[in-house]
Amino acid sequence: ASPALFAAADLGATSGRVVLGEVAPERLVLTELHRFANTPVRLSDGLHWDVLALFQGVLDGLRRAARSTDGRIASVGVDSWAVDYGLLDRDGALLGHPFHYRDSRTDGVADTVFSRIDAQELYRITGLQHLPFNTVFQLASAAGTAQMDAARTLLLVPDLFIHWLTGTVGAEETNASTTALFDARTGTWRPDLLDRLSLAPDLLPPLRAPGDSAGTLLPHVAAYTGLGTGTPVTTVASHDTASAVVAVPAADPRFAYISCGTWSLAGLELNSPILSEESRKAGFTNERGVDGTIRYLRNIMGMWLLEECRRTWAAQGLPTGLPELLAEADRARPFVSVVDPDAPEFLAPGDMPEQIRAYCRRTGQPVPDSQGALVRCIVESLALAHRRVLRQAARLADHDITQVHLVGGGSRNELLCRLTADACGLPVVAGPAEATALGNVLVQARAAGLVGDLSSMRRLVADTQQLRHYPPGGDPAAWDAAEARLAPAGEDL
Ligand code: LRH
Repeated sequence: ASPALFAAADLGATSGRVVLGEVAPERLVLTELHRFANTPVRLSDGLHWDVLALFQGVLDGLRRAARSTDGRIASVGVDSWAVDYGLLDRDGALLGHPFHYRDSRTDGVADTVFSRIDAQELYRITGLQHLPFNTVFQLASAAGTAQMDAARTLLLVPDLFIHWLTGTVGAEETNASTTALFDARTGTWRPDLLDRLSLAPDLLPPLRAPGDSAGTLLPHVAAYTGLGTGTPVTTVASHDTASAVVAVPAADPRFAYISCGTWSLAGLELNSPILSEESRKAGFTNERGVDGTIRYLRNIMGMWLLEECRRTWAAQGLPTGLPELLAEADRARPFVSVVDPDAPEFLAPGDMPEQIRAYCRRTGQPVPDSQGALVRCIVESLALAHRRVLRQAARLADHDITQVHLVGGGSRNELLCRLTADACGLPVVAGPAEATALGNVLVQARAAGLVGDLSSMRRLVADTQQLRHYPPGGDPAAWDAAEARLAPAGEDL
């Protein structure tokens, strides 16, 4: 039989793509059909996503999918970054422009929220790590605005796109788990939290699980794309990290993963959440995965540091080629200066090379004096953060780690993979780079009855995708010393 064909729309913080997935027994092939930039726009009230441009990118990608398959797409799935949302008014129209999670309007808002729901209680309910941009803080920062008063429905970004594709309204549960309005234990919304913040508790639409139907394409979408009006849209694990973890090619349960893109999401897959005070203080999150699994992880600032450096260098007319920068970093002297990638000043867009130099100055370390030295500092600091987070996760969850799977775009970065293996003292399996899109396709294929449980999806990935192996090497004592140097900045870890 010919393989079944699925279209996956995957929206990332810097670009979106539509890929075609071909699935058959022992066959899983991805083809990128369309890639488009995701360029945030600053207005007087803050930093926004250009959701219409992104939606147009999805439509154009689906049009290519129709052309290249003669319209034989079995279903469509959408995933994106977490946390952010659009608000619909009572007519179903989008109110304003969705905000970017890196916008500063949430600065200080957590204190207001914690005066009504204390941080310990919020963690015991939601299991969510404290990030200043969690949906609950974004909503609280807008309390009392005309927009919040007019809002009737909150749709997370992938759910908004599904609404525009199909007209249906729902909230996919893996992404709902990143709002801090969702119960980590029961897997249900907690509208009472909105109520306690004087926000409308009925903003939250009914939940949908990965694999559920999300309707069929609206007539005008079908007409534009050339896909049939009956084309199903399937709910996938719409949080990109949840989709990426579906496609981690692990066989042994003692694995850890690092989903490495703009962020590094490093942690474990568990069967139940850890909601202890120790876990909260260590900054670990319990996000929902497919089949009721829990992603126990920490956000690490990730390749964002490097992306922002390259953006700054481009504006200054300096070289920005990634292979060249990484080659220079590889030749640069090791362990000159290390930073805590999660220092709050690195979160907002800005002059990242200067932010990193300022951090080094402030902590009495040599200031990186070339692009290569700076990239070395970033990559070593990320590897060190990977090690700290995975060791701490293993301890808090009492879970042995024998292998680290590094997936996502960062798995193409050989220096990062090698240094992560060295820092962790564990073998790293790198790839697939397109884990998120693969996870999106696999959940659609499972809904169509073509693949089985999580472990068989992972076996299919392991058997069909190209992976690279990095045994640990280097000098473990040098990493211990680097970690000790960071200890003051990482005390809360
Ligand atoms: C990665 C990601 C991550 C979230 C962040 C907002 O793309 O979804 O899991 O914490 O974006």
